[in-house]
Amino acid sequence: MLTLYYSPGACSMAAHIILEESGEAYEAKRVDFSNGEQRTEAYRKINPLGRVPALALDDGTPVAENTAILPYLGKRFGQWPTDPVAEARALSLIGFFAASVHPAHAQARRPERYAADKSAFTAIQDMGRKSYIGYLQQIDGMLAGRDWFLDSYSVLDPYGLVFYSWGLRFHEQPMQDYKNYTAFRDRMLARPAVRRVLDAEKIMT
Ligand SMILES: N[C@@H](CCC(=O)N[C@@H](CS)C(=O)NCC(=O)O)C(=O)O
Repeated sequence: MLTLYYSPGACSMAAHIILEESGEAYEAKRVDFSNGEQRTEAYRKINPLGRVPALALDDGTPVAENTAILPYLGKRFGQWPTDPVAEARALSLIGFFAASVHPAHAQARRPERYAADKSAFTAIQDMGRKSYIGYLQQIDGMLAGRDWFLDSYSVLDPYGLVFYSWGLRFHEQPMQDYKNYTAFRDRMLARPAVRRVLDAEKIMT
């Protein structure tokens, strides 16, 4: 059985939705950020970087990073393209989400990761927020005229939903003005498993 290590509302929500939708039995273990559990020795044995998500495979082997976890789950549950060109597009999008969109959010929310000098924090946060808003606009454009990030529903979609929720919750963005992205959010909310995970994690989108 697979075990997901997650924190409510974090980027681990993508894998949580995929697992919930799969119909397969899985365990979701909450990592309590409020007491720094992610930095404990015990958790670092699962993910030395002290981050969620981490996925323990059937034999207990831990895997970290969305860029590995999401394709693995997608292949296991038929939510990953088999055509090489479509797969290249999927990898390109996962790379964009993980290496550009997510770090822009982290710059805005966690400037201490990027500079020891506190006087630099405001500049880092401003740039992170500006970049994040630019990426939201870019994502809105990507979704024009399409239901999902790829040609059919895939693991990219729950990942994309995470960044919508962060725009709303952390970046004070009028997300309803991102018309394509909001229509996508509505399609996601129509999926019962998505609702169940949002309720379980107590996240508003
Ligand atoms: N590159 C990693 C980033 C993971 C990450 O930064 N996770 C955040 C939550 S969204 C986390 O665990 N933060 C805890 C901390 O920074 O202490 C991935 O995509 O899996």
